[in-house]
Amino acid sequence: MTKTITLGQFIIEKQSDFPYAKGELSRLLRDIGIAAKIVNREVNKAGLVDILGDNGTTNVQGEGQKKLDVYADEQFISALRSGGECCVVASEEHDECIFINSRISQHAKYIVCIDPLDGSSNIDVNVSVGTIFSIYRRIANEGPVKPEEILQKGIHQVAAGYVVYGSSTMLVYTTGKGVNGFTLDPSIGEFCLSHPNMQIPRDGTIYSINEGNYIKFPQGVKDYIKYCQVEDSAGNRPYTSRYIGSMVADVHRNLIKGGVFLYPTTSSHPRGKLRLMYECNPLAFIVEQAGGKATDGHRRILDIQPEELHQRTPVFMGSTEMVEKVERFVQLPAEEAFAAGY
Ligand code: P6P
Repeated sequence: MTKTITLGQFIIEKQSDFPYAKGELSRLLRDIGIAAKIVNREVNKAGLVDILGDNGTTNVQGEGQKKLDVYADEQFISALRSGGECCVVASEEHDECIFINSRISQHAKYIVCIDPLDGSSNIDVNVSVGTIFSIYRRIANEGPVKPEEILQKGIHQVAAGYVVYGSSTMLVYTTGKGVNGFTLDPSIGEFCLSHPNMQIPRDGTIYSINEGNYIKFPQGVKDYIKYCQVEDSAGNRPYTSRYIGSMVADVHRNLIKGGVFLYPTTSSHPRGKLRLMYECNPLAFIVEQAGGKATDGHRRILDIQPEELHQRTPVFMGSTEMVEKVERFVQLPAEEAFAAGY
């Protein structure tokens, strides 16, 4: 019988793993875990209460907000506000950053970027959704938080994680010392360590992309999709196509089974659709910490210098071998890529 290790116990045990180990980051991760349990409760019964459907408002992206989007946003912001460790929250659901100026947060050192409920278009049809969070430490030690403290490159994240509300609810996070997954045990209301030291397979046979956008993709991406569909048993092709339409669920599957997730530029999204600060950076940190790779086709996601809070980026992330193949198709003309046997 293996010993049950809860998220709280694990965070404390690993506290000495990262600098500033005065418990601040531990408390911040605890606060996020508590909010995740509250959101999970509502996600799991969404069909039974008046929390499905549209909220009748739109977010900064111009996307219709679901009632559960707004609920999740409120829960995470409330937990971060009352926890006292967070000084700024940047949420997908808000045009501007939320500065927390309460007495208990006056010495707070952490900035949290969050997508409170990613994949929300799937909520009403009972498909997995997720929460994605990214944590930075302030650059200055005191005084008002400056924009450059918020728009930090992904390489400066001190922690990142996601919650996937699926057949089970899991919280997966990293502080830069590997990736660990915790499954919520409803019988005790605790996230328990279930996937220690997660490592993504170096190669795989799953590609994850919305092929409905095929006609809008750059030629290199179209060529990679065709490459995936070629009959080549030695190369384990044709690959399997899997696309849930919820980034957390697609990336989580690939983290466990191997695979590559692609959201390229399209003619309707010339800078890509997915957001850098609270979707791509945190998931890229996790994928890299698990031994995978995450790029925009030319640059490492974590090296991109953010210019604005809600900026978008094309993203290819997952098993290193697969991501590197995508890069070659995206960077090389098709004939060279095919000729090179990629
Ligand atoms: P599309 C959900 O809205 C999301 O932000 C990601 O979770 C998901 O991967 C993507 O957008 C789906 O976008 O254009 O394929 O519906």
